Amino acid sequence: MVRRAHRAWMAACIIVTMPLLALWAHAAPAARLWLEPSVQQIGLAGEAVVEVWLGDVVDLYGVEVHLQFDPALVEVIDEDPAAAGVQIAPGNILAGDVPFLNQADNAAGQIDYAVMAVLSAPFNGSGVLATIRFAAKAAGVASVSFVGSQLVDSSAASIPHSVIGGSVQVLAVTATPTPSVSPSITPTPTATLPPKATSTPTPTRTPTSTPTATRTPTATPSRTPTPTATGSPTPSRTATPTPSRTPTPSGPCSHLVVNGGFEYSTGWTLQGRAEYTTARYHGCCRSVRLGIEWYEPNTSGWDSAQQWISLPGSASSARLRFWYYPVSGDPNDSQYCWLMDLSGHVLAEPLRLTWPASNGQAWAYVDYDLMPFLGRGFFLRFEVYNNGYGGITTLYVDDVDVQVCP
Ligand SMILES: [Ca+2]
Ligand SMILES: [Ca+2]
Repeated sequence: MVRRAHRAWMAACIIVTMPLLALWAHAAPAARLWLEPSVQQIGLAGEAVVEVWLGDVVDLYGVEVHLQFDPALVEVIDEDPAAAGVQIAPGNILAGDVPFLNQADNAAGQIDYAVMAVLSAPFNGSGVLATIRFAAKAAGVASVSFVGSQLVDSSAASIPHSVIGGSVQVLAVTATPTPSVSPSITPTPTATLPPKATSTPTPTRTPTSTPTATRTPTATPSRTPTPTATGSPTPSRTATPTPSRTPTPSGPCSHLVVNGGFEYSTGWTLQGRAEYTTARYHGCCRSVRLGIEWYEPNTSGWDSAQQWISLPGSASSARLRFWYYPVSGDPNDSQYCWLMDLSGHVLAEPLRLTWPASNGQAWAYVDYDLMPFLGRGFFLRFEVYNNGYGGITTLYVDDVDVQVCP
């Protein structure tokens, strides 16, 4: 009852203030409203966590947002079963107050959320306004967009702000992010090393068009403890930035990697000893580490981080960019970045380090052209192989970006 009265009172407040807000002149739009992550992938049994972020706000007294999503593909999970209807979870902005508007309509695909600083002090800075959990319903790309937003300061002036929505892609797989489809990641994590794709139980899913210059996984010569530089072509690796082509002719570019900065624990499938770490990073404050730390035992094994990327059919530019920090005491261990199809075939090798670059111990940059892969999907996979003797090998990766410009 108290809550209902509180809501009614707040609703009255907003009805009174809203018409006034439209009259206020605008200052420079520094504040930002966006979704984090902007893009993510889940399976049919999966769940997507989307945070509604507010950045660089000053003297925030009240905020109201309205979001739309595709109700055929995803639905909002109720975070407050005790309350009527479906609610999303409040964040840390104006956390001392109960939102006076918090409802999700899973039939209409709408989310309405608003909170005002009645008990809280006005908010300054950046933080999470609310968190939405979506459950998958059907495969497809569900855009999640802002259809209205209002920020108000303590003098009831409207705060100008930029707005960026996002999307949740539901893949037609039952596992959560995209992992179990790849036969290459099924084998046992123990010492003996089966060739990559041989242990696949269902070899059915052959890729649509056989790509050029593939290295079949059965070859994987560098897996054996023999010296590395076997006759693999190391295709068009452009380790140096190619600043020539700055596109963005029409519309904004999109960024397809989920959690490319490794600041969250979403997006990537980590295997072996791979883990998010604060030990090193290129962009604050975490990276992903593949391989062995100096205090860990020197045992053989692969460690990898991968996620599925689907490129659109046309683009003016498509680039893979990332930073890596290699450490190695053994020319016979290996560090890679691969593009791989569903059956574990390597489509391209944007990074393959050889001695002594494999022990560079400094952040290095890769800028790689993805235009040959338009219209198809692939696993973007970083991998380290340790042979279990000699020196140990590690690779840190950070700030991974796949930028596609229309
Ligand atoms: Ca980072
Ligand atoms: Ca070794």
